[in-house]
Amino acid sequence: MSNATDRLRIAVQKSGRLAEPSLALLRRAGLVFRSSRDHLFLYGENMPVDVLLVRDDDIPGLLVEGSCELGIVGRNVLTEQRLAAADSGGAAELLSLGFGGCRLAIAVPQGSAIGEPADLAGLRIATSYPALLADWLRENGVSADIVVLNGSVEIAPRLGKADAICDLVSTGATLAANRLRELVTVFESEAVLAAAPGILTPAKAALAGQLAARIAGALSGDGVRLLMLQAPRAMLPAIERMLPSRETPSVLSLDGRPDDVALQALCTVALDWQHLEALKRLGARGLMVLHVERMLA
Ligand code: PRT
Ligand code: ZN
Repeated sequence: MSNATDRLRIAVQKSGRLAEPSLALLRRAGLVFRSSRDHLFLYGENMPVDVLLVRDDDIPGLLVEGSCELGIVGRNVLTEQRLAAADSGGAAELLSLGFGGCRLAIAVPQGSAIGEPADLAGLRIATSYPALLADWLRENGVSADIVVLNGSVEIAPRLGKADAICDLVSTGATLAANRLRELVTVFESEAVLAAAPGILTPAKAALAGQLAARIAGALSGDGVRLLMLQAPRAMLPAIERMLPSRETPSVLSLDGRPDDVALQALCTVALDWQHLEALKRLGARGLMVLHVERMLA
């Protein structure tokens, strides 16, 4: 079922770790949605963009078959399916989205003698990510047996089904609760914006490009602050040296006050009270630090 309508479709996880942050990001990109009665579909009210709510594992396939043009999915799922399909025509990663961060790691029972990856030779490793694991084993010259499990991977060693596991880890609490010790990271992941491999109509390509640019713009404001102040013109060099600026600050003249200037600077590091007090000691006044909601270069 390829998407022959004029509306762009974006696939998002229906429920789970990525569901809420994905929709929140689309809202920050300016989309307004109305939910369908079956809650499987969100109709875009202010742009010709609809959201399909699906299982995360289905997203790469929906992109490859052309049912959706964009998707938000973990890089782990996207790459696993691309490696498993063994073709280069899979969905492409457009942007890292800064949430859903985790790592695919090999872990062994706490009491095990396995101390380094080479010790895994000839052992059984349980995982739901056989293609990513096989790729890592091949690159690292380790020959081990992969046991594919679709869930509860962390209990496989206790059940005697495997000697080690290869699973997603974020805090490490699940490994600790199952008396497992992390050995090595196989793959770093986070949520990504992915695109269908096929050629889009010009209208859809323009819409996808616009949406990707808006998402990038919403993300680029994360952690960025706008500092505003006024200061004696003579103190400008000293003040500029103190700024953790991301680019050259804008300096504006003030009507009727030739000896003073207003300054605006985008800063990527936190501006704490000490920073502001030091600027004030240099003569700055009316200091303000503002959150940046979105940016368009
Ligand atoms: O129903 P559906 O198939 O859509 O959901 P799902 O159950 O397959 O996915 P979900 O919601 O669990 O995860 C979706 C995506 O979130 C994953 O594909 C990853 O990209 C990302 N993600 C980030 C994680 C984690 N962190 C994570 N910690 N996915 C799973 N986990 C699991 C991990 O497998 C382990 O069981 O959480 C447990 C470990 O967590 P810690 O904090 O104890 O280390
Ligand atoms: Zn899933």
